[in-house]
Amino acid sequence: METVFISSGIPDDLRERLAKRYRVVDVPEGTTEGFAAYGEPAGWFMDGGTPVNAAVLAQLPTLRAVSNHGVGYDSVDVPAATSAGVTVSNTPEVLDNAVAELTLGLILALGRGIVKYDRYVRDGSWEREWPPYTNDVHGKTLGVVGMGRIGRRLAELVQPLGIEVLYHNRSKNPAIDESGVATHAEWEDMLQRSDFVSLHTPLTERTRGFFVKEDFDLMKPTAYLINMARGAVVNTDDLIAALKNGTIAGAALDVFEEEPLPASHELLTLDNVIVQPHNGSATVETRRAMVALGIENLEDMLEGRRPRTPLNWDDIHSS
Ligand code: 8YV
Repeated sequence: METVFISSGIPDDLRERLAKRYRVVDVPEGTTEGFAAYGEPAGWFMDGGTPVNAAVLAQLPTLRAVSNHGVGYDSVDVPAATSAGVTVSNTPEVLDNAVAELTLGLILALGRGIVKYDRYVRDGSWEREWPPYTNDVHGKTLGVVGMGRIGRRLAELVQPLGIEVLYHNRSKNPAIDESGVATHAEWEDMLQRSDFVSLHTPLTERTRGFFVKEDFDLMKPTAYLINMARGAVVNTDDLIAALKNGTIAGAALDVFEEEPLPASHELLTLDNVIVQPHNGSATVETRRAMVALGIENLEDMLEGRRPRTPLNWDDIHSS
């Protein structure tokens, strides 16, 4: 019976299904050496906490398939996997609604001060004076950076609010333009016009640290940044400076360069920041759907079938 490593949470029923065909071995998240203690794997179900890079792949000559739990697969060196003949998959689509709806919630929370004025009541401020008005969210402009499936779902969700959606990708997305849910804009134009800028890009060498002071400087002082992508796509020092000096009005962050975010982090001293613990897809229903897709992908790849959501299957099987 071949061995499969598991380094991401998996419900018992899906574990039992896998165990009918494979020797299922739990390998601690983040393991990068000492694999012999766990066996010689044919497959691996993992997530963002576990690096699958060239050095790790070199230790696992029997590995044939890696299934990444999550749409973001920045911990997997896919080119190195391809070179090693290891097929890789991820879990897009099933989480689009969950991530988009949390993003919408954060937009509303920022725009209407929901978190801020919850504190206002709880700390007794309301007993002293009524709060200042907030602003309408309907009729405002949303800029989506990295218009993919999640960005499109967000654009669809905000349509009823009469929010104009602009997007910027390296290349226009004809499907988006034809759908009418968003309009492609040049980078500077989008940042200057948007009341909310929402980040949905993958973390790559090109996007790492790409959102910097100069970008914050282009935004309205009344605008908000939402980061649902990866903490590392934003220069955190520049973000903190922009929040402190009023370059932007506030931010909502679901992801951070360091996770879990330490309670002592400077971001948590700012009252114009809303934080979430990387909760975008973290619902019971969506996480189950992600794991089910991940395990289905793994079984398909191990049994020689193209997975539903491949990353390099065709690169390996067309050569
Ligand atoms: C999860 C995510 O946190 O899908 C992603 O890229 O960041 C989230 O859905 C991740 O999958 C952790 O396993």
